[in-house]
Order: sequence, then structure tokens, then C-alpha cells
Amino acid sequence: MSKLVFITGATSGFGKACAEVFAANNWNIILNGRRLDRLQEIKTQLEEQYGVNIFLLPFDVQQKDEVFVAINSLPEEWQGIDVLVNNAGLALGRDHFDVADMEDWEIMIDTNLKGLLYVSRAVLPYMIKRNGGHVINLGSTAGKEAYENGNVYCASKAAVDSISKGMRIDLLQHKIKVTAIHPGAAETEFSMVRFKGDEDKAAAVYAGYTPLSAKDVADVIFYAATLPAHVCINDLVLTCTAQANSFYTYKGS
Ligand code: NDP
Ligand code: 8X3
Repeated sequence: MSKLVFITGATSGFGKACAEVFAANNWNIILNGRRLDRLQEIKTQLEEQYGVNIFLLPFDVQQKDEVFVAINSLPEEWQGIDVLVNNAGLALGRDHFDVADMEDWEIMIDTNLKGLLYVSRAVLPYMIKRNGGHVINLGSTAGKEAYENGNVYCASKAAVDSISKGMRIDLLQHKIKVTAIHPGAAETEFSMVRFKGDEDKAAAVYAGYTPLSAKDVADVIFYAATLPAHVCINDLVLTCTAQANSFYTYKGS
């Protein structure tokens, strides 16, 4: 029988690449994101290409009521979620703490931390009922060490790191695995979002070295999701070879 993965933030980047990798391996998928047109395109393409079933669940993870209404309304045949990939997230701005836009701060905290909490709480009853499951949270190298101008984005990912540790302890009694994956720089729409459409600033982030691709990260997530029942990757940091940590990337030739 096909397994079922629920991926948040699947209209782009890691989430979309995860949808492709899981579908290629015959998993059925619940896809979330706010851009419904993109979700529909991905559903059509993956269903045709791989013969899997895809259920679209568009909502904004920041909106607590929206999250619970959507997830509570899943049809019974879509409630058997084996793996939840808490991927929806973003950075906004890259400015010193004293001048950064406080509205950006609110959105990062509401999305990266509170959104992850809401989605997890809404999905967990389905896993607990089945006595098992796996929650995979997208942290970042930014959550391992803060970097200059990273302030609240780094803090939101440090919070993902910490909450993953707490979830792991509390959910063991329900046989639910919790994995935190912490990628370094990966070329997705992330920097275009962070720099609010400034293509030059976004491109500069990936200049002079080969960053991770979305597929590199999705392959690692899939690996973590398909280990034997008694094996769990708790915490995993992956970077491209040129990157040593959140603030040091070697750009020499
Ligand atoms: P992208 O911008 O390519 O994708 C982000 C996804 O999140 C989109 O599908 C977007 O969909 C979704 N999203 C954003 N806000 C919301 C929301 N409020 N509700 C629902 N969905 C939302 O970035 P990445 O793929 O790179 O990022 C994915 C995750 O990985 C993020 O958590 C990011 O912080 C993290 N990360 C990224 C790294 C990188 O270098 N790229 C490195 C380490 C971690 P839509 O706009 O349609 O809602
Ligand atoms: C995203 C990677 O380096 O912009 O988490 O913080 S970085």
C-alpha cells in the first residue's frame, strides 16, 4: 500500500522537490502552500507522471484557525499521514537588528515557528490514533549559529531546532519520530523572497560557489523518511561543500 506524506510549502523550493521525490517513489501526497495555481500544476504533473494520488490543502500556516479547519476537514482516506514535512518558511530582509523591519520579524516568527507549531498540533492526532508517524522539521544552519544581519530569521530557526528536541521527547510515547534537517545555502526562491524581488541581491547569495539544490535537500529528507522503523535521524546539518557553517563559505577557486 502507498504511504502518505504531508508537505507544507510545496509550491516551490524544497517542498516542491520533496513532492517530486516522494511521488517518484510512489507515495501519495497532501500538498500545502498558498499559491493554489502552482499546487494545481504540480498535482496534475505528478499524478500523470507517477500515477500517485495528490490532495491539495492550500492554507496560510500563520492563520491558526485556517490551519485547524483545513487539517480537521481531511477526508478519512487522507488522514493516515505517515510523514509530515514542516517545510513552509521564509526569511524577510537582511538588516542589522536596530534597523530591521519589525513587520518582517512578525511574519518570520508567525510562519517559521508558530506555523510549524499549528500544523504539527493539527496533524498529530491522526498519527497518535495510528500509534506512529514521523515529523520532519526544516531548520537551517542559521539556527545553529547566528550570522550578521540574520537576527530574527536565525532565532526562528534556532526555535525550530529547540522545539524539535522537545517534540522528540514528548512524542516518543506515541512512537512518533522527530527529525530536524538543517540545510545551508540552497538555490531556491528563498533569496528572492528574502530580498523582496531584488534579483541582483538574490543572485549574489549564490555567486562564486555551487550551493545545494532543492533536490539535494529533498533526497536527504526522503532518506530520513524511509529508514527502518527503529532508526531515526534526530538532527542533520547538510551544506554544500563550499560552506563550513552558517557564516563561512569559501568562494575562492
Ligand atoms: P522557497 O521560497 O523556494 O519555498 C518556500 C515555500 O514555503 C513556498 O512553497 C511557499 O509557498 C511556502 N510558504 C511560505 N509562507 C507560507 C505560509 N504562510 N503558508 C504556507 N506556505 C508558505 O524557499 P525554500 O524551499 O528554500 O525554503 C523552504 C524551507 O527551508 C523554509 O523553511 C526555509 O526557511 C528553509 N531553509 C531554506 C534554505 C535555503 O537556503 N533555501 C536553507 C535552510 C533552510 P506559498 O508562497 O505559495 O505559500
Ligand atoms: C537559509 C540559509 O544561509 O540564508 O536558512 O540562512 S541562510
